Amino acid sequence: MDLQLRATHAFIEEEDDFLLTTHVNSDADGLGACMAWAHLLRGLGKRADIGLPEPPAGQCSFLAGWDGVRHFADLDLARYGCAIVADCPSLDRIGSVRPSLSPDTRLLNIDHHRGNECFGALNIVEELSSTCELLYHLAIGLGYEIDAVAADQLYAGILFDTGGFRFSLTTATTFEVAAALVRRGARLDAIAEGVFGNKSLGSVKQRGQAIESLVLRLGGRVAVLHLDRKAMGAGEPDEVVNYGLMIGGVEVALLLKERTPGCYRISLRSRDKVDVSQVAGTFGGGGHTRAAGLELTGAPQDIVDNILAEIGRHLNFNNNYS
Ligand SMILES: [Mn+2]
Repeated sequence: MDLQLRATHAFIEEEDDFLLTTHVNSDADGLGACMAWAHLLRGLGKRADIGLPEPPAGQCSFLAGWDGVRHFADLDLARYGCAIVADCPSLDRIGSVRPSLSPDTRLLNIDHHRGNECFGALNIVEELSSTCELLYHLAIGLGYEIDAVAADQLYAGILFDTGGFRFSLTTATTFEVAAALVRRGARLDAIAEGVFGNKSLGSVKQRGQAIESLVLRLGGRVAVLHLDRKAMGAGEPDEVVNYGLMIGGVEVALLLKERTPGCYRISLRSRDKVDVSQVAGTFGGGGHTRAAGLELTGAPQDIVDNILAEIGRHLNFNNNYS
């Protein structure tokens, strides 16, 4: 793992005033990383402000330091000579923060996504479970002290991005990092409660609507879920598509989310037989082997039929050749 400790040390030493940001629809990994960075930097006597692309929505209100998390529009972005961008494979993920930054702002890009575009002056990119796991290794390498506050923040990101230590990028090292964070004071139960039990009523009801819409296609190998515009009024669904993969025999789950009348964003998730990034790619979308997305306009039934035809080709190919 190349943490570029010397370059990172120099970058941090040169600056006194840091802006920290993460992607739109901010989650506990990006936020945990920003909050832990801010806490560590303040421990070094630096100034650090967190400015999100959207107004904070309580995602990490269970973590110490949440009160200091701001919408970027409430900060004077021209003031910062440098910014740390956490958990973003490309710079467009920071939404409206991007055009508000001075073109001279030096960027430190810290991320765990394969295919990161290395848009920073300094790029710390490793495909690990989470940006928070990566930041843990970096902080240890730099000799920063991880106290109980930072341990909670980092643990929250790891727990969230691994889906509770279940997803495929969870490694033995991830467990070792989690254990080290618990030894430093991370509160297992409180953080799990905050990460998985901090949703709005609307978001939980929306899950119900998505589950109610679920139908099985292609002989039970594909689960189709649908949220119309009204249901999308509760906000961006959080991992709702995964309910499809809870059903035995389902290889691919797809969720239609209606953005504007007749315009759909589609999330795809795969167990292990179909590379959904290829399926999405056929329609101009993209993503990873097991999680991908695309956008299509039209009648929902036609959209589903077109995607099912493509998924069917992949399933049949794998049945014949594997
Ligand atoms: Mn992440």
